[in-house]
Amino acid sequence: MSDKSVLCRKSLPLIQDHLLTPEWRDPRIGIVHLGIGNFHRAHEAVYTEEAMLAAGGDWAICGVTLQGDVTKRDALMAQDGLYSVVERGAEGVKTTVLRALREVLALPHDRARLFELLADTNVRIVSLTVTEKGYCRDTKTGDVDHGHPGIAHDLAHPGEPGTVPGILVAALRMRRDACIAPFTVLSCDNLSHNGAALRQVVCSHARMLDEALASWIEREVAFPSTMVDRIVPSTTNADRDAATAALGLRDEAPVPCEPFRQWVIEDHFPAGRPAWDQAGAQLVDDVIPFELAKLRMLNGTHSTLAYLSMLAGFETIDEAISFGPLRTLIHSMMTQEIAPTLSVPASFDLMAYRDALLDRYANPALKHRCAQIAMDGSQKIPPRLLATIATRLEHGESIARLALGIAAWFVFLCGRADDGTTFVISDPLASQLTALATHSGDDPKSLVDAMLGCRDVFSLELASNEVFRRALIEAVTQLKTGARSAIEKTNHKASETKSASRQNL
Ligand code: CS2
Repeated sequence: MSDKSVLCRKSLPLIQDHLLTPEWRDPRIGIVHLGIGNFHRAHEAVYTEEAMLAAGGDWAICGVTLQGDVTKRDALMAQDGLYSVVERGAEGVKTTVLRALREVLALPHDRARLFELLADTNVRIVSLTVTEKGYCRDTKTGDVDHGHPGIAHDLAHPGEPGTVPGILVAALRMRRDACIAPFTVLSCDNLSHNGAALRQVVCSHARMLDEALASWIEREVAFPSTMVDRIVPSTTNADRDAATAALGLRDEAPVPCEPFRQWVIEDHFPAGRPAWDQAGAQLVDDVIPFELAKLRMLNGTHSTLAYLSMLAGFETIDEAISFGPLRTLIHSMMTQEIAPTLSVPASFDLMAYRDALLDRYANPALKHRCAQIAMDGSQKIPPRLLATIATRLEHGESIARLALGIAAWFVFLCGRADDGTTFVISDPLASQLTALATHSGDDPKSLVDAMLGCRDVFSLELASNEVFRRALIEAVTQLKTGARSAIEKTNHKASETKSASRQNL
């Protein structure tokens, strides 16, 4: 424990060099954010502080953790909501103390205070970064998952919600009944059509409780979509020590991140919004092209890198991408298997985007752990890789590299790396998936057939596609000889196929 005094509002005059500007007029809370994780604190919170400095407005943030864990709340509230954003890039390290976060709550402990804020007319946006699993979504229908235990609780106790759909429905009902205009609901998660996906989950939950309320939400509440992008690793003790050394004050909750950031937002905010455009965000009519490009090019290759690395023994993304054959695989995966499935504005150069992603992955200062990305594969794989694969199959195009990414996930779920190291699987479906993987024995066919039988991940249509199944069996067979050699074999075979198809032209 450092002997330095803790970062707090009184200490701000001591660290003016680490503030965006010395002036700060203490705006009122205008945004409630569900899921006060590192990503939000390095992304939306940064854009929002910059927007308020540029154009004013009462848009301070109240962050809410839904996990019942009070440590994050207490650490941030002990610092008056202040924390460092620590950008690590080629130009070195930049430590900036953020002030936009005014209050932090932890459910279920602070539910009364949360609903007091959700009823406040100045709260005009409720944003979310709760990861894919936080939507409690039935992946087959897109409606709320009625079998989810949290949803069952919130249906039985609508006044004491703990899930995202339950909280939003209860808050919107409260505003409707008090004739207060609704807030805008802003999804900032890596889901395709994230605004529409959240709207469907919320309205289907509301319908279970009150048909008229569901209709009111459908008619009156805005759910704009966004594409969010910034690589933000988890915080380590080394980050805490580095931030403390930079500030000369103890910061228990710094957020490490890359210098790059991007935010593309559907401009639909009936109750108003911060001047995010003056902080570099892109306000557009149609987010989808940007969202799909990021979800497939970045997140799809991120997951592929993570699973192959967990088998090959690469600890971080920069270490993984420095393995030549793996960089070659990812480069050609984006070029030949992902980019052709995307349609983006003419101004969006997908090959330049690919090269920028490879540079971002190679950032040696970030130490972004593959194990962090490998979590929750059952929620991440479908939007990041399966949608791309389905498009490729529909057009009869190759999927060899994409299939290797899925096959690496299957082998990862067996819980053992190539060198025999074992790891624990962190996933909402961990028990179901690890049972399928480990009970299928060593035969690639039985592993593939067992995993394809998981309807929570694979649609019947995709699971029945023989081209997909054979590609997976071939990839799993190659992975049995080790991830590094499987990567090299896949590269070699793909380049052979490419030169053969050139000769046939
Ligand atoms: C990563 C994302 O952890 C993961 O699954 O792929 O958090 C990724 O770092 C962000 O989407 C980048 O914008």
